[in-house]
Amino acid sequence: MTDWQLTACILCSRNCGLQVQVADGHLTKIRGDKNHPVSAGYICQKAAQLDHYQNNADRLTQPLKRQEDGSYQPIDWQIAITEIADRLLDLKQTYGKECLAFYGGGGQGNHLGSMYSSTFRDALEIPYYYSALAQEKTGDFWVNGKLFGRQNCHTTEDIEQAECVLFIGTNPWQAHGIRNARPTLKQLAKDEQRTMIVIDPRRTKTAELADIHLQLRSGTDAFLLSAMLAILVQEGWEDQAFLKKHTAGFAEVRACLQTIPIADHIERAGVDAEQVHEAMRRFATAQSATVRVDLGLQQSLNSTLNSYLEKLLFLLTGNLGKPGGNNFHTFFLPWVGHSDAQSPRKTKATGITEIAQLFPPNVLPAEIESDHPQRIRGLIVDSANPMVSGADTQAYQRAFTQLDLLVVVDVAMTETARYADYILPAASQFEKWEAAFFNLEFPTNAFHLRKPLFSPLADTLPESEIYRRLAVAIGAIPERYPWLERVARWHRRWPQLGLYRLALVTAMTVNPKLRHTVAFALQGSLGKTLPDSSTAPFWGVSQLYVQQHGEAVARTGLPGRGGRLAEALFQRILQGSGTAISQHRYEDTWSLMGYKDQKVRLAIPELLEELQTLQSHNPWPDYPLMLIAGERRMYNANTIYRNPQWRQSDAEGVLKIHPTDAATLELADGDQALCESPWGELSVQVQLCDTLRPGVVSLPHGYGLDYPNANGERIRYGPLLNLLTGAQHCDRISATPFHKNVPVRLKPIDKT
Ligand SMILES: Nc1nc2c(c(=O)[nH]1)N[C@H]1C(S)=C(S)[C@@H](COP(=O)(O)OP(=O)(O)OC[C@H]3O[C@@H](n4cnc5c(=O)[nH]c(N)nc54)[C@H](O)[C@@H]3O)O[C@H]1N2
Ligand SMILES: Nc1nc2c(c(=O)[nH]1)N[C@H]1C(S)=C(S)[C@@H](COP(=O)(O)OP(=O)(O)OC[C@H]3O[C@@H](n4cnc5c(=O)[nH]c(N)nc54)[C@H](O)[C@@H]3O)O[C@H]1N2
Ligand code: SF4
Ligand SMILES: [Mo]
Repeated sequence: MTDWQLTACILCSRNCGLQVQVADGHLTKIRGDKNHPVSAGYICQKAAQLDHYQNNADRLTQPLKRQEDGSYQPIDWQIAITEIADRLLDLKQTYGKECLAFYGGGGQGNHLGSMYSSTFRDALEIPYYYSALAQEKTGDFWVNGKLFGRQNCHTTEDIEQAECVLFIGTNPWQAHGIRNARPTLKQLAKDEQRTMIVIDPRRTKTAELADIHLQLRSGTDAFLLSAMLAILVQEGWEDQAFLKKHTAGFAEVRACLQTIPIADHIERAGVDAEQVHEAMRRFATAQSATVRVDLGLQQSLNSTLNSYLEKLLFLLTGNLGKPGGNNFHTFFLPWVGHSDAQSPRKTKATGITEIAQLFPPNVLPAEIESDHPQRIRGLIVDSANPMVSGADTQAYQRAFTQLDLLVVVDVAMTETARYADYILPAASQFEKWEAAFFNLEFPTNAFHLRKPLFSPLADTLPESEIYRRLAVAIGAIPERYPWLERVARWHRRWPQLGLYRLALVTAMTVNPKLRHTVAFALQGSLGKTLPDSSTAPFWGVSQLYVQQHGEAVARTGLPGRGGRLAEALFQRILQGSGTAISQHRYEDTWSLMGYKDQKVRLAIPELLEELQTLQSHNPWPDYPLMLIAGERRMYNANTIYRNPQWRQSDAEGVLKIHPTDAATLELADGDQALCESPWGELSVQVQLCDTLRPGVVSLPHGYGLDYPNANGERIRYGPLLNLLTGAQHCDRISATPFHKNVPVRLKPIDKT
């Protein structure tokens, strides 16, 4: 009989706990893990296909080096590492560190390696860190910085307990993003005491379950949300007591909101005024209310302003820091940073300021193609496929051929890897110890360190080892840490003495450089005493987490205090199942805020100003339709599954269009059409769909990958939709793309 083993799904930020059976290198049975502290047995239809990730024709098995003729030849690991290190050092010496950039470092489920890649990045002083997060969430982070004092003061939604839930630009039925989405949504819909409101130009399954669906015109969220806020102050529905106790700046916000022409804004959004009023009334008068947003708000026109308005909704109604509201959560490992407003870094060519220590993929091609003397010349891409997922594929194609050095670390031969000088094959997420750092729960936060299910495939290595070797090769760390290693062995025998902690602190005092490479020091010393050395940094992470949130950790039932409590936490994590790491109280939310006086700064002058000059003119009158470039559907999962056979429907990745628009264009179900935007064109198959608002069309995210067919020829499956998106069609503050509102026109392709 085969045993069930524990792991987690790696396809979205929920990382549902799984029980799996394996045989002959395959995942043969997959089910939800009922004992997982967060997902409690829940999974969606995508998880069942995980063997397509583990086993597919594109899996990389050995390091590859690009030859002069463009082909790839295998190269020995150590030679590859030495050559890459030499070329990186050479670029740094010739052009300065500014010519180096790093992209990715962790996808939906593989963040353990980022502890090592980020340490390597710091050791080499790579200043630019580009991330997919900066094509969705940095506007949100920027607003958090202003409102709460730090860009990583991130809120979560207490959906299960909220009396009223407002979903804006998100479809959790398909995309998840909230705990156990489908049962949670059904329960919310069923309960007559509770209200569910959805703002989305499509009647999604989530919207169908809602009490109120505001099916707004694409890209008009700023009009609708500001009208809602203006109604709120007009009716006096704000929570005066909360505003007085916890905020500053309400007078300025109110003054601005009083100037909003409510009727005009509602008309521009194209929704029913009474419904808007009713939605606002229900939200404002509920005992508790929470707002959940995602890409429909963050990747649409006025993105950063939208993030501000959405937060004002829960702030003005007093729904921060209480059951059923929005609450700050802790990060086990703080992967969202804060960029100090005094000295933030800027990109050279486009002058974009970092947010949360991240740079946006929308500007990367321009930074490479620029003639600035310190243009980007050397790039490492890890766990990302920007050639498919970045805005403006053509720009990426052009730019990546102009790099002096491109290194790609991935498990698969991707569209991006095909531009690389060196391709370094990583062991898959089921072949190494792994973890996701999407620990965004409140009040109980959880973490799941996963054990490997298989041995690493062929000549692949985990990222922890790839970056260790690179760090040794650039001379940043020693091959071994003999002294610390010895103390680590004593520590294993007598953990209660705290010797290792003392030794590490002493070592860092004697050699301050060690602070910057401490992940490698832990790996090379304490790691030697553990089942797998890559997990050693979690010892340090546990120490820091306990230092900051000791009481909350102790409430999970772990013994001891200080170093011993941290030790107990670390030991519990090492067991390899999902586990609670902290149990907070709602009032803790205030101590998690950045401003020391714990008062929210409600007024953000530059956004209030933007609000007063809002315009809805379309600069592209020749492109009358608005394309949602990147809908989450049943069968897309970013670019993680490469084999198109995983899809049990929608193999084409159809363009959905409302029947009235289709009739005008003389398009019928199944017809091919040319979809043109100001930036590119794409041939698509259309499908009539009356759940869209007329004027809006929709294509799925994550299609357009090349995969070999039965004859070994590479075929592109489905629309490569970033051929249609433009790098500059993005937010002025965060440069997050307006993927949800891409102007397009459609032409039938002659069937003859
Ligand atoms: N099935 C599946 N699930 C996924 C993923 C996947 O690839 N496939 N990817 C994961 C990732 S990385 C992410 S970030 C999340 C994203 O999760 P979501 O953001 O929830 O998913 P989307 O479908 O991209 O967009 C959400 C909704 O925004 C709506 N929308 C479009 N334009 C507008 C607009 O102008 N205003 C408003 N208010 N709404 C608009 C769309 O109709 C859509 O229903 O999903 C995650 N989950
Ligand atoms: N037009 C449009 N574009 C979009 C979006 C949209 O809605 N519309 N959505 C955007 C969003 S929200 C996101 S998050 C991005 C996602 O796009 P990307 O940031 O490119 O991430 P993924 O598609 O998840 O690609 C993950 C990569 O990691 C590799 N990988 C998997 N496991 C491992 C591992 O263990 N180690 C290593 N080294 N690699 C591994 C996979 O093979 C794959 O190549 O796309 C963005 N692009
Ligand atoms: S795709 Fe997301 S919601 Fe579905 S099983 Fe995987 S982690 Fe859970
Ligand atoms: Mo995402």
